[in-house]
Amino acid sequence: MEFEQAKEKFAFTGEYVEGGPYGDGHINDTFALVYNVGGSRRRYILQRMNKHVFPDIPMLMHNIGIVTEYLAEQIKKRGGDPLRETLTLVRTHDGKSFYASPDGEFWRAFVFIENTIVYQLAESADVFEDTGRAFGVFIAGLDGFDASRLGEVIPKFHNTEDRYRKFEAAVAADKKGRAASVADEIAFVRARKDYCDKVTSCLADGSIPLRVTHNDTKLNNILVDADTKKAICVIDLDTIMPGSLLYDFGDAVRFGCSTAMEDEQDLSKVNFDIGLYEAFTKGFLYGIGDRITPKETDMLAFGSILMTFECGMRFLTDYLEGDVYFKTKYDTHNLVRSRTQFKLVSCMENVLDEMNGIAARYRRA
Ligand code: ADP
Ligand code: GN1
Ligand code: MG
Repeated sequence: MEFEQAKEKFAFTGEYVEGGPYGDGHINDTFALVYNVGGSRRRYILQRMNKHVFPDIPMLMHNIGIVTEYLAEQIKKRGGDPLRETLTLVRTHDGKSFYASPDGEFWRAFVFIENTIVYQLAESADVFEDTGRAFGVFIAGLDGFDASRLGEVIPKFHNTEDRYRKFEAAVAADKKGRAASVADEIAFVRARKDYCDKVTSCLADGSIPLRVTHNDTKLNNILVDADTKKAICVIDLDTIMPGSLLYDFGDAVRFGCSTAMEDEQDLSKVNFDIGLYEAFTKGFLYGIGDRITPKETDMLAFGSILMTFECGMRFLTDYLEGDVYFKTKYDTHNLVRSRTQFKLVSCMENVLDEMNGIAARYRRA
């Protein structure tokens, strides 16, 4: 079904004017729709969810429904504007949070949060520091949320050991005959196998807590107010589920501290910006306040390396499997992405002591 038909199922206000593809996500198909409400323009976000990535969409939408309700209550209590500071679902005409079309697709809609910017690269240390604060506040805000109410939308999503097993299986199967051409990248991953159980083992023995986390905290999943340049709303709540704070911190660093786009082909342009790392760490530790444990603080730098490594390994796995998971625009797109991640891993390994020093400087726990 095309978005033009799907939109008819939702209780949008006004007369439809126009719509089209929107944003830069790798997973869902996102559309922005414009409506005319008594002469003024109102926009909505409509998304065709990725049913291959998310096997249980009713569970996913249940998670998003209860989390956005919880966040909206919190925002109201502190005198904020829930329509701007969290996602608001637009229901279908029959009151459901999503529409399952006869052709087997799943659609949902949100209020469009206007006058915001989405960055694909951190443009300034100040804005990135504020992004850190917002993610810290977001995790701290979910501290009181009962994790058992949430389904595990993608089992073992950030279980790096499991990701490693899937990577080795993809190398062994070599479905597309691509393994020989990426021998260097495969060797890079294998040389770091011992990274994979460092966080999972701490979660298993309870030395770091299992929390409710976002799990996909890249910079383009946060909306920044166009006027104040304050990070106002964390979006893309598909992967909210139990996880480690290190996943959220690390994934944000992975994406935001790079000097180039995730799919930059010229690796000489891809570097790790330690100034941005300092800004983000400062903001994050401020935002999360006393909710972080000393052990988590000690592991922030390693967590950043781990998440970057894991993401590179996922891109490489997808390349070996024939690009079945992430959206790609050309043949080697996933390979190119994996190389930027591995370059960043090497850069971070070189400055690990400095990164640890930064966490020590701004620590609150
Ligand atoms: P994906 O899972 O594919 O990354 P997202 O939910 O992150 O999908 O949406 C893709 C993009 O759409 C975001 O990066 C952002 O630019 C835009 N977007 C999503 N929701 C909203 C919203 N409520 N208001 C404004 N822009 C949004
Ligand atoms: C995907 O949905 P999006 O584009 O924000 C992916 C993340 C990866 C990221 C890499 C559900 O995020 O895990 O880190 O691409 N989301 C899912 O850019 O797999
Ligand atoms: Mg996204």
